[in-house]
Amino acid sequence: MQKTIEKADTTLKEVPVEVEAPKTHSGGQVLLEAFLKEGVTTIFGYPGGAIMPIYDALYDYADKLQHILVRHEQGGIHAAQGFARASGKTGIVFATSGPGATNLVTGLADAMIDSTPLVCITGQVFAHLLGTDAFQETDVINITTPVTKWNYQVTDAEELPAVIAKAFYIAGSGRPGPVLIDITKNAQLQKIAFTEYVKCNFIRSYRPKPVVRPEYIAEAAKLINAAERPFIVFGQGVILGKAEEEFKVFIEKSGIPAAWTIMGMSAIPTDHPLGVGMVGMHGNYGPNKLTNECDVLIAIGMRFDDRVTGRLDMYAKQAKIIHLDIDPSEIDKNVKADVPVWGDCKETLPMLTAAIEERKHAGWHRKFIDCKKQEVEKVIHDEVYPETDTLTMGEVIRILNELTKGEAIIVTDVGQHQMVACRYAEYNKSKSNVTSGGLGTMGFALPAAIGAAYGDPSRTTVAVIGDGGFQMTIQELGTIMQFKPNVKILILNNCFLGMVRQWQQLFHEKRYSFVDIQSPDFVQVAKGYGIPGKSVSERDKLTDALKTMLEHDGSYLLEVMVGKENNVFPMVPQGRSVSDIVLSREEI
Ligand SMILES: Cc1ncc(C[n+]2csc(CCOP(=O)(O)OP(=O)(O)O)c2C)c(N)n1
Repeated sequence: MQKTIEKADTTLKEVPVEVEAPKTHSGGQVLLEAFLKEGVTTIFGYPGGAIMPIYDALYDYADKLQHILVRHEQGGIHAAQGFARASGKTGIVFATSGPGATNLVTGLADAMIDSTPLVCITGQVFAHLLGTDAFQETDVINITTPVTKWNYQVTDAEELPAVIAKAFYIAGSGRPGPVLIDITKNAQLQKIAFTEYVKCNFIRSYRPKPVVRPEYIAEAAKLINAAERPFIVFGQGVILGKAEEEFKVFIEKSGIPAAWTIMGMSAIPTDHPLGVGMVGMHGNYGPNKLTNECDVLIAIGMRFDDRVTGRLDMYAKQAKIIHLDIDPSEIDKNVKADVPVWGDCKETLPMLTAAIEERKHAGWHRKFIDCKKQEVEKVIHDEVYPETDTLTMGEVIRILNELTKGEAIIVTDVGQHQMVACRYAEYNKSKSNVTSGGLGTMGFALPAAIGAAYGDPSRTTVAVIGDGGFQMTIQELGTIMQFKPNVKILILNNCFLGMVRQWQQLFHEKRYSFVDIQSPDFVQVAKGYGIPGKSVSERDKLTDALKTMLEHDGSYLLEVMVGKENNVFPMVPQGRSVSDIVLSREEI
């Protein structure tokens, strides 16, 4: 029998074969690709062993990502804060493990309390070394947990794209804040298949923007419409919510006098007719005093800091309180709200504006004008037009206002000069006042001003700093020397740790305990860094000196010698009520 030969099946069959996607990117590269997708342009940082793979990747991104080598990680994070505050974007900082990471802690605490959006990247030792007390290992996650909005350690690069996307979303949404991502060295080196980066806009169990409840808006409007002496205190929430215009429309329709906290400053122009000044320990007389006379207090994007409230049990007790805030944990935290309006003020303010009647409150306004008159007579006039032999901080700020016409970004350090600058600086643009509000971090201003100059290069940045605070981060002059951001440094030198000295004088029988601080020749120091400068102590040279500083093409340091024992008034003495605010030493 003839055998039938079966024809061979020559058709190709699809056999499923697992083909591994090519591992194209290291963890470090993934991070930088993610940055580009998030619109990052500028990174402040300082390298070291545990972050070297990221820095190695950065070498190839030099044309797309600008890295500013600071002189200390604290400077790096304050610069990122200044960048964020002046630009409204998220600030970025890199640090290595161990001492690099711990040097970020002050800035994290500062950014946390002032709601500044940051993404901080720290290098970490190899994953297999975690917990072995390896060289430069610190438990950065535990150290930074209370001072970050979110932190996370990445030990496997596969996690990186999703984690970085989450980091940007959390840092910038809702109430912004600092996020820290700690990346082990193996994860930075590890190659993964990476094709696309997907931005994050949802996280289960995280609700950055609540759904606004109209019944609370209606209740708030009812109280406002019935009020005879309503008063607004607004904070940085207006700026962070990008709700400056909505806020302006609201106050203009309601006709309610509005005072700012130190962080809310510049959300409306300082000369707005409804703006009645700053609240707080060294704020203006009227808004502090009249807090205890209003019948409805509308708090907008502010958190009732103790510097604002003074003695809580005596704060606005007579008033109904309406509190608008995006963060539910702020409502009822310090001051119980009669009407809580949980929401983004960009949404809640227009709703409230629609529901209120147009009013003027002329009689009530007159009370603020009367208080202002008293403050001008007893404090402001002598502070800004002094007849003393020595210069005052107030007159320096007055002349600065005349020359900058409210257009500059003013970054302040902490102390008397900060309070004076915030009391007298005039602004006509939002995001003009960069200061360390909640933490009061000396050493903030010089690096934050560097960051602000990158955050908004179209404007002049002036750093107003005390002789004490300047010496805390003086090394950042090196950053200015190398990268040449345009920062005008204005040192108000009273040869003292002035604010502490003021308290020792007023409350410790003038026992000046270690507040007499010596300084180097600041002009010579700046010169050593290639930054020109000048020192003035005579009134007739002050305007020209300020002009020279402002007109100089590039950074410049101007030291102004001011009265050694000048004090900042008004003042709500600690432990007292806001209505106990005093205009002079004799009244304490
Ligand atoms: C890091 C830090 N340490 C200490 C303080 C406490 N403190 C607050 S104001 C101040 C004095 C500031 O002196 P200076 O920088 O010369 O500014 P001035 O008050 O004289 O304007 C001190 C020591 C602080 N706020 N921050």
